[in-house]
Amino acid sequence: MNRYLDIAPEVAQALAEGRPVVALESTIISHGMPYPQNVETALAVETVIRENGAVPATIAIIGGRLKAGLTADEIEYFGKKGVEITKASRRDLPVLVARGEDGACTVTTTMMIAHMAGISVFATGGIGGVHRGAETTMDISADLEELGQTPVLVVCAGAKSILDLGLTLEYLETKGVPVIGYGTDELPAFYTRKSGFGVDYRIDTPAQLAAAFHAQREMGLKGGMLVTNPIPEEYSMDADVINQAIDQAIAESRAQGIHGKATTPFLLARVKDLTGGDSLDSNIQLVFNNARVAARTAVELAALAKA
Ligand code: PSU
Ligand code: MN
Repeated sequence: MNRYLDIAPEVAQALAEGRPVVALESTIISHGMPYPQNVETALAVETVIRENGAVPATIAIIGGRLKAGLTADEIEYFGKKGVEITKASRRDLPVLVARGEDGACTVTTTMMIAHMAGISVFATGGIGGVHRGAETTMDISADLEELGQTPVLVVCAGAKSILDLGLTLEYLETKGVPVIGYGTDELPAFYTRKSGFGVDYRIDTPAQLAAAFHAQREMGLKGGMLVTNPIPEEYSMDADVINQAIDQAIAESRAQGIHGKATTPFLLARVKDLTGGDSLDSNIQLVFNNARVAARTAVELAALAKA
């Protein structure tokens, strides 16, 4: 067992008994939503996971310890401290751990710590990807590299068009990551159900998702699987409204010279401000929707692993 890792007792017991567990990230708590909605959402997502038959494991770095499974108090702490907590991607882990600091886990570090703990399903909102203009900035999220090398099934709502969705799909293809549409042939664009880009495969049930991921692991293929689950129709946003906000946010980030790890949080915060509370409500609902699919898939996967 990794001596830097703490697995919460309930999570450890579930894993030991082969019961389904779903990982959740903490960057969405400290950097993705305002307090107190971030804490309310994080706790409610855990409830959704439980209602669908799995044990939740929110993942974070606290005092230099890699944590798989947080208490309600720890979630409150992450939500309250917000952006003061370092956004931790792969390259941040060594120094944060050595110094005994806190870190909010992105998709990358959540996949890494989930895998260390033995958790194979992870639900989130949106993933990082290839940024628009990456042909000159080279801004490509470490999330795509992690999907290429760590065997975790990630359920998300697609990617926001703050990214270049076409290039993001090309990159995932190069890395050998299957991009699945859950009940759709089209890549969802987070706030909207459609993007104009096709996915690799459409899969309609959690059992079939589990079967594909199980086969991938049994063949010993490295890397993850990306399940893109469209936001429920009733919460989806008007494409023109959202795309206008995104275009303005990108123009502002360029004018202000925003770069590096600040880019994604800057764009997400500006889009949220420009669209008012609407985008926050949509964001919360799509996370619940992803948690349902992830938990049901984890249930099916646990059954396959036992068979
Ligand atoms: N995209 C979203 N919401 C998010 C993120 C991305 O729509 O919360 C967060 C996730 O934690 C993701 C990270 O892993 O931002 C990617 O950051 P970067 O682009 O700097 O790799
Ligand atoms: Mn980046």
